[in-house]
Amino acid sequence: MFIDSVTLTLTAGKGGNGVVAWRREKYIPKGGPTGGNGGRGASITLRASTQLPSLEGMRNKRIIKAQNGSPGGANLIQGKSGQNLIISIPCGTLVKDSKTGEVLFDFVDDGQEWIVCAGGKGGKGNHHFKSSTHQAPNVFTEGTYGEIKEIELELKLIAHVGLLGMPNAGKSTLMSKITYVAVKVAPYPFTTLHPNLGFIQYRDGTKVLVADIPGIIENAHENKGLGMAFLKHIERTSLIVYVIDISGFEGRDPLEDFRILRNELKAYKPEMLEKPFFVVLNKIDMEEAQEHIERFKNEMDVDLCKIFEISARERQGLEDLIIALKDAAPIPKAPEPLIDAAYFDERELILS
Ligand SMILES: Nc1nc2c(ncn2[C@@H]2O[C@H](COP(=O)(O)OP(=O)(O)OP(=O)(O)O)[C@@H](O)[C@H]2O)c(=O)[nH]1
Ligand SMILES: [Mg+2]
Repeated sequence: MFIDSVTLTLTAGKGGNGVVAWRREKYIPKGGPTGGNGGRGASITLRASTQLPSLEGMRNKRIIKAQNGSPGGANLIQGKSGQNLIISIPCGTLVKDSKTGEVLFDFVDDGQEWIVCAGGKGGKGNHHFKSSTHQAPNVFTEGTYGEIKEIELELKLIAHVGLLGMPNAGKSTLMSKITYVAVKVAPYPFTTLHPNLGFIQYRDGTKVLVADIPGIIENAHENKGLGMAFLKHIERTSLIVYVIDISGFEGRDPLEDFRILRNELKAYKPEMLEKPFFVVLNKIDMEEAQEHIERFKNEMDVDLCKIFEISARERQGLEDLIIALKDAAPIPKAPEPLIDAAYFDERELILS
């Protein structure tokens, strides 16, 4: 699970003022009140979508304002209401009051909506105040202000696919060739110290979230290397992809690497072994790879598990893997495009 968060200041639109106006017609010396009411201020609604992988698109939208209502007009003209703003956020986003930390809303399902800031009410024009005893009211009311909230959006992302491998097996290289970055993390030059999350974007709109975690070594469950804490990030994935360096670099035995990874997973949580998995034999561009591939396949029950031979660095064999990942991690298809404020230009967002 990955936590991603942004803080936003949201301001709903102010209602338009009512106006004072009088009927002016030839031969009607004392016209009655015709001042119309102001329009409603626009509200701001949050809507959950499974198609947004992260809060990345929100990062530059710290302040979001919705449109104000227009004032009323003479001849009973009602002011125009502001256009309500809908902001799409990923499913799994928790909305908190950024000052108190109080949880305001928890978005779980696709399409779920919540009006986070209600727009102001329109004011009344003088026509509204006309009565039998008060024929010529010279009064109006102002529109009320829209709600203002400072909220924190916190997303707990659950990847569909987790990459598991020894240090240097090429997990991060594979990630970089097949995914877009979903959560930015500081780049570390030698080894992955933090989990990375990316998504594979398919032409039909499907996105598959992939987690790359730091390398696991033998006895990681006894806190060797970086330990096993990172395994919690792939605990809820629907598929585990073992990335094995098949070049036998530095005298390593790829089969042994695979067994170690399985053992470490078992030591962490035995039920993790029950999860569906793929085996990716990486670095087939290396000369030594061929004999190891033969051996690996002979020893493994190839019918029982899917084995892919790739070179992440040289982009070989990636297509089959990408296609298989989509089938193994089924995700709902993309809904109709949303009115997606989060992806509008900043200037368009400040509509008042
Ligand atoms: N020859 C060859 N080298 C590769 C291939 N893929 C990755 N490498 C190299 O292997 C080294 C390790 O790659 P990384 O992607 O950082 O490996 P990692 O599994 O993320 O490593 P950790 O983050 O330390 O666990 C780098 O020098 C890569 O250039 C490949 O397909 N062929
Ligand atoms: Mg890495």
